[in-house]
Amino acid sequence: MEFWKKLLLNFRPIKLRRFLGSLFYPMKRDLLERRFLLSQQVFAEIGNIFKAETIPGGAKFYFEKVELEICFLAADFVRVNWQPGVEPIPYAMAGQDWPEIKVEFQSMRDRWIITSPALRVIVNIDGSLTWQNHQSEIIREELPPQLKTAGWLHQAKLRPEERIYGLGERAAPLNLRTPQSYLMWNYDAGGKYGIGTDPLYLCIPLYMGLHESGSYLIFYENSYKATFSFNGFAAADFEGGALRYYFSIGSPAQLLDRYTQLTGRPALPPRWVLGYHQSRWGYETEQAVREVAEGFKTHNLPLSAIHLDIDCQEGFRAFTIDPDRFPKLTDFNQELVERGVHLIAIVNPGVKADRRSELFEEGRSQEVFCKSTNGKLIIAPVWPGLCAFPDFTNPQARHWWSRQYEYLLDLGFTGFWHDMNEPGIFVLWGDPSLPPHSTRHFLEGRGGNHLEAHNVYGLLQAEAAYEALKEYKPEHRPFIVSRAGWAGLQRYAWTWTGDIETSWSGLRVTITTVLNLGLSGIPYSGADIGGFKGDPSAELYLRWFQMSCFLPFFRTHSANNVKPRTPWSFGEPTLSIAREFLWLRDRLIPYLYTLTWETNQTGHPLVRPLFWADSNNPQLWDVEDAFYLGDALLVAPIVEEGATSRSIILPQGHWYHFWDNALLAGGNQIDIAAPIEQIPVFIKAGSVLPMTENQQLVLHIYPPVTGVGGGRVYSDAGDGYGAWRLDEFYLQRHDNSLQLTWRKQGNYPFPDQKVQLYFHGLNVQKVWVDTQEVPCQNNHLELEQFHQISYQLLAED
Ligand code: NBV
Repeated sequence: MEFWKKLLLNFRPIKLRRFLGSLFYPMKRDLLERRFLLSQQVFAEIGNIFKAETIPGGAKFYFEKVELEICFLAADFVRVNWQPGVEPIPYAMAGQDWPEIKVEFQSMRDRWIITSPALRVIVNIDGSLTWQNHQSEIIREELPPQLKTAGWLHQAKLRPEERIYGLGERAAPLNLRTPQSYLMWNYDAGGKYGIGTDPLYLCIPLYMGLHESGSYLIFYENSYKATFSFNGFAAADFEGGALRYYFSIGSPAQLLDRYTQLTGRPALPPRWVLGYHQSRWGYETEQAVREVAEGFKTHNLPLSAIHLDIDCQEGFRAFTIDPDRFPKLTDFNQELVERGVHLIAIVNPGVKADRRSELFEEGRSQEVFCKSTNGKLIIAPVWPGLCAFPDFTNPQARHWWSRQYEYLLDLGFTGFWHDMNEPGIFVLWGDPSLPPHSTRHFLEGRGGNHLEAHNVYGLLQAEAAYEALKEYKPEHRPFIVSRAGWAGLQRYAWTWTGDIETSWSGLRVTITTVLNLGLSGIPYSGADIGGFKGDPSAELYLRWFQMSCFLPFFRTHSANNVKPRTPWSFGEPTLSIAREFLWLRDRLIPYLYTLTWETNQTGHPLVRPLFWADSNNPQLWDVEDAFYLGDALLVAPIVEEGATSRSIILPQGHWYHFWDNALLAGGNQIDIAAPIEQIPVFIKAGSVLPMTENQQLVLHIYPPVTGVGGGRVYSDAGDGYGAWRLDEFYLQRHDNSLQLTWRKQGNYPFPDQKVQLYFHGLNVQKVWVDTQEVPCQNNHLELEQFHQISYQLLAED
């Protein structure tokens, strides 16, 4: 009796509808897909080369069944194209022109050699390729690829010591050479995932290989579903498309530079996004959001943004705001912006298939929704109920979609959060997305199926939003966070690591996920602090918070059925410690902002693995519990419950301990204390770290032990596309004397009247500014602008 009473009381029509939707949709999907499932993959040998000819920058080879074109885009960067197969639409590409490269072509009996000053490729008669560096060391050996009924299988030998990184977003070890295989198929992990879950929301068919002779990067310009594995061989198995890839050799920094020259540099964000973001699925009313914003003020906690999840919408529908629960949003937004707090709105791609909905009717009449091979709209269940899905591979659909942001922009939202854009669909079984073979996509007029379009869906939605923001708010830089994406997403959006579980291993794996994203060209990411679903202990929350203070995207977010997760909801001492880190983040913004400029120029991720600057040192290849933030900071988070110390291998050179200025020699493993109010952070000796203190720019000088060092500060208005400046500081140390030279570029005025300098680790005895001696107290100087400073130093005891 009791059971039935409970069932009746809990009966919610919406839940039943959702259940039925996720039952009937996969039935329909399986029916539609049935006729595609019969064909077995057959592998064909490609035969031998019977003809070779030169082309500008490379050569073309004719095999019995296939063709191969090799073209050098730069001395160290090559495009390889195996045909047949559907040519990719250049969604990943930035549209850069590559000047013609002069290469040398040699033709032998059974092999052909193309050489540039940096790289040589040997094409063997059977289609195997050998890549060598300019010292003729072998960097990679590729087997003849195999042509399948649909798609290609591409394999390369792996050396015993070789490490593999990249592949976009992975909840895997840093080195991806594990027994598991990795799927290229953006995937909604459905509320919770942990270490080992594969795939995740944002896959990129790119990897970096690192071994004793050097490092290389390979990017497959093929968006089809694929499986990658790195057991005996590195294998990339595509379910369709031509085999087109780009290959480059060089240091990790050079590789990222080349790759983002090809696929686009990360967009420069507005400065405010570097601050702290608070979010929760469950801010159901304007009042609830107001209370959160007030809490930050009352507790003296800096805040940059609040994210509104689907509960601010009317029936979870995209581009709506519930007017009863958010009655004065425009005024509220205005109030918040004046306080420096920005509201970010969630946008899901599913459009409720409801004849009364203007959005749906408009989309239907403009033919911008995905259809199946039988010409009918694909309707599938997601948060608003049964939905249609814009076909973002249709430029008209992108344009139509981009117009919708205007409504939310007018309400005062300053950024957008794209969720469920794999696209994610509710299913009781099978893949939670659109039918792969039976969904037709426009694909810029050429046409194709969802197997090809799936992985670029989120990327193209981000492009539509980016274009909208540029058009409607040309004076602001767009801020978009996208859960799904593909190669090139960095041109438009940031990302976060989705529904990571609330656990210590969730915290640990965040580091490798963010690192591999960065090595895949996505420099802006972070995780839900504390994990998505579940209630972290105060300790787990705090350790996650402390780490995230040094990640590009610093946001707490959680599911709707968990306890509130603001710094004050954990009481003391958590609140005071979180406050310290929030203010530390605030003070680090000049440094972080300079890194955003650097990544915009070079594609280098903000967060880097420890081997980044020293990739010849195998000791650093597997460090997955520490990272660099830029060149100057090394962060070693605490990722073990109860730990109050940890060990870390410090890379070569010297390092200052951030909290007490102690100077430590690199090249060793050290144990370091980490009481609950700190995580180990080190500053590379020879750095100039720009920070703000009391709203003024302060240059923290960490002298080199010997030789040179430096740092820079990028400044502009913090938003828009106006004037900028770059201040570069060079350090040179000879025994006890140190010189600091300042070089300036750009027209934006220097942020402050005076320049503040702090010295760390050494005592300054005497200082000369441009030849004039000046007093220095407590290692602090406040100066007019200068050209060069000379210091006489005393070692600190
Ligand atoms: O919109 C609700 C959530 C969101 O809070 C989360 O960040 C996303 O990753 N969303 C997923 C949909 C439902 C998850 C169960």
